[in-house]
Amino acid sequence: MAYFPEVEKIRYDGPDSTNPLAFRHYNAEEKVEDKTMREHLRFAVCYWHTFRGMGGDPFGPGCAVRPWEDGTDSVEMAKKRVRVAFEFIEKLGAPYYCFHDRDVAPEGKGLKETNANLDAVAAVLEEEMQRTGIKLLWGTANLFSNPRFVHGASTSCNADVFAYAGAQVKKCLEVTKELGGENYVFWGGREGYSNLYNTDLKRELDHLAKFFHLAVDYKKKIGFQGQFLIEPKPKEPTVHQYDYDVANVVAFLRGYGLIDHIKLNVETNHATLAGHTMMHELAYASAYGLLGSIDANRGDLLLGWDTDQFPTDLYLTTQCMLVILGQGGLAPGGVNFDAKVRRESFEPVDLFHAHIGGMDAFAAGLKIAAKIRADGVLKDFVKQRYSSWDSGIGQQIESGSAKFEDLEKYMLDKGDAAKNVSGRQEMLENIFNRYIR
Ligand code: XLS
Ligand code: NI
Ligand code: NI
Repeated sequence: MAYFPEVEKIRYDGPDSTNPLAFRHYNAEEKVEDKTMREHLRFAVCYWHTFRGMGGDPFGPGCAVRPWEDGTDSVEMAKKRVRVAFEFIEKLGAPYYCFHDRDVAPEGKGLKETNANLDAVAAVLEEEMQRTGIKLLWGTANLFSNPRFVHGASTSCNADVFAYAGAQVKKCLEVTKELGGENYVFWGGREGYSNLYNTDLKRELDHLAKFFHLAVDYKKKIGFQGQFLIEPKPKEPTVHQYDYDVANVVAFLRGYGLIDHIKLNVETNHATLAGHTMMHELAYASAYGLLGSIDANRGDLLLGWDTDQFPTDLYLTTQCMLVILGQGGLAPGGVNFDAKVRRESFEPVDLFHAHIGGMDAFAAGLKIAAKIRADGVLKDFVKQRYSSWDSGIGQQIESGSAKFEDLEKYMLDKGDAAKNVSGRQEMLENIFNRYIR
């Protein structure tokens, strides 16, 4: 059964192609530096936006044309949707997908039935993964849609809700393991607050940490080998989410003894909502060896929420790939398109246009970043800029052999600091432009 009859397998056609249903840059087997593009980019299609998003917004219902949907949220429909999803991902040529438990299977009456629903659909996922070779980049539990999570999940004021969330994550970890998931993501859903008048902030943060420790314990217990990842986001749905940004999560992981167990999944639109660039967030996570994976999308400069648009900007993708190449890759993480087509783009073929554009933007960014690295233009400049630390007093400070008294003596002898040199920001921006062209 073909759910996308108008679309053939998407092929690489080269940079001059005008075929909108072909790749111009993503050539899976082409080598860049030491790896193929497929290995560098590890693209994943997200189940929630791509197969569950219907384009609804606060002003109107979904209007996406999805001929395969029968309007129910049944297990039968969920199984059929898996076939749709895998036809799409296979035609697109993405090697991975990601899901929330509740995207793939509906909740039943009570946890028992809900778990059985998930098992039933997971069996079909497994079958399709076998058939196509498409793999699971990560699984995650939806701890935010059901009304029981109105006050949060692990940070709820209601201990029963913490317990429910624990049971749900336990099951989701088991299913993710069964399906060979290479990572497992925690996005803080409603873990935050909207008003401090009714919130015991410290108690909630302690509970959040407790929850992660329980997950780490269970991961060990069942021998799940995947990487745990926290996905920071500053706000939405709550006014203040606890996993605010990369720096905040790093501090939280350190403070609560979790730093060896969890890395980060960084999302572009969350970075910008936090008032950072994506490059800042990636560089920060990477600096501490904690950059695990990315959710690739973009926001809209004119809208202050998580619009989850597909990335198309080569500056953005080049900056991402500079950091990713700089740390030797993302594996076992990857580039997950946590992105949705606009409400106005309601036809099934728009799902292809959106993903092709995102994949091509990243493939182009990868090639450009590799060229910048090969020519050494930024790296050499940075190295030179910090060269005062490579010998003399700089080296003594870094190695810990210089005390304040030594600094005083050094300066008294010298009289004043050496002259500063220009940071040459504009020159470097011009050089960057030379590569983007
Ligand atoms: C929401 C998040 C979410 C996570 C997975 O803003 O991006 O989609 O990626 O729960
Ligand atoms: Ni998001
Ligand atoms: Ni995300």
